[in-house]
Amino acid sequence: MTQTFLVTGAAGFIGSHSVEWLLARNQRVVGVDNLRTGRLENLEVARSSRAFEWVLADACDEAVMRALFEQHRFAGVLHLAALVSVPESFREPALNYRLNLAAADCIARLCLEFKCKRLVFASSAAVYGTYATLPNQESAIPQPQSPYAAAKLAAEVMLLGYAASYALEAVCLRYFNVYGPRQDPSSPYSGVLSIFTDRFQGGLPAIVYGDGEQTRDFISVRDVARANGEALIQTHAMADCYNVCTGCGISLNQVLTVYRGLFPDAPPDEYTTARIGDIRHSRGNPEKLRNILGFSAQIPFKQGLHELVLGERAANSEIRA
Ligand code: UD2
Repeated sequence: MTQTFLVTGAAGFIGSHSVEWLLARNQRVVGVDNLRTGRLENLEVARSSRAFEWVLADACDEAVMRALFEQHRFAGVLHLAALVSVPESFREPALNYRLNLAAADCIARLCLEFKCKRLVFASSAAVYGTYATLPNQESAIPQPQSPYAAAKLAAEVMLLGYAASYALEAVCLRYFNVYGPRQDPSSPYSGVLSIFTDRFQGGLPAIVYGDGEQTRDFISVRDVARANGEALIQTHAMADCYNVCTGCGISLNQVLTVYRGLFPDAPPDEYTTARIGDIRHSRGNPEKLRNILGFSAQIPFKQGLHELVLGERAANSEIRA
C-alpha cells in the first residue's frame, strides 16, 4: 500500500538514504530540511522521483510543519533533523535544546493533533555515556555526558511520555557508529571512517588517536536506512527505545587493515595521543530491535567500507573477485 511519510532532515547523510529506501518501496515522501548541515546534492536521486516532494524548511517552524501535516495527513514521520555535532552542542547549548529537543516535541505534538500514529525518532548511543557496561542494553540507566546526549535522552523521555498518554507509537532508535557514502568528513569530529576515506583518497596518512585498539560498533547507513524504514512501515512496531547496531566491535587497527587492501600505496598510518574523553570500547546489543522488527544488520563491515570507498556497484564486483 502506498502511503505518504514525512522525513525531517531529509537532505542529511542518514536522511537521504532513508528517503531513497522509502521511495524504492513505492512510498511517497515529503522531505524537509533547512540545509544547515544537510546538502541538496544528497537528494539528487530522490528529487528525480515524482513520489518525492522537497520542502526547504526548519523542522522547528511549527506553522510551516502544521501546514504540511494539514495538507498531507502523514502515515508516519521519521524525525532526523538535528544538531548533529557533539562539540557544537557544548558551544551552543541553546541551539542544541531547540534543534534536538524542542523540534522533537513540536513534531510529536503535531503527530497527536493530526492523528499520525507512528513517529520514528533518531536517538543516539551517546545516551549511554562513557562508563556503561558492554554490550549496551536499552535497559541500562542512561548517563549522558554532553548537551547533545542529554537532549536526545530528554526527547526520548518526552516522546515515550506522549506514547503512554496518547495513541502515539514513538519508536526511538539509538544509532551506533553510522558510516557510508555522503557522510561529511570536514570536521575533526566527523565520523572516523569518513575522515580516513577522505585522507586516503587525498594520499594522506590516517591519524590514529591512541593505540588503535579502541573498538566501535560500525553500522552501514544502508542498514540504518532500512531500520528507519521498517520502523515506520511495520504495523507492529511498539513505542520504546531500540539500539540500531550490529552487535560487533571492530578496532581501528582492523579497520586500517581493510583500508590497506583498498589503498596499498597509502603512506604509513600516524599514531598520536588519545583524545580526551574518548571511549575505549562501544558495542550495542541488537536483540531488542531484532525481536520487534526482525531487523538485523546485513552489510558486513568489509563490504560496507568497500561501498564507501569504491561506490556500491564496484564494491560488489571487487568483493566477489
Ligand atoms: C561518537 C560520536 C560522538 C559522540 C560519541 C559518544 C560520531 C561521528 N561521533 O564518537 O559525536 O556521540 O560517540 O560516545 O558518531 N579517531 C581517530 N582518528 C580520526 C578520527 C577519530 O583515531 O581521525 C578515533 C577517535 O578518537 C575514536 C574513534 O576513532 O576513538 C571513533 O571516533 P568517532 O568520532 O568516529 O566516533 P566516537 O564513537 O568516538
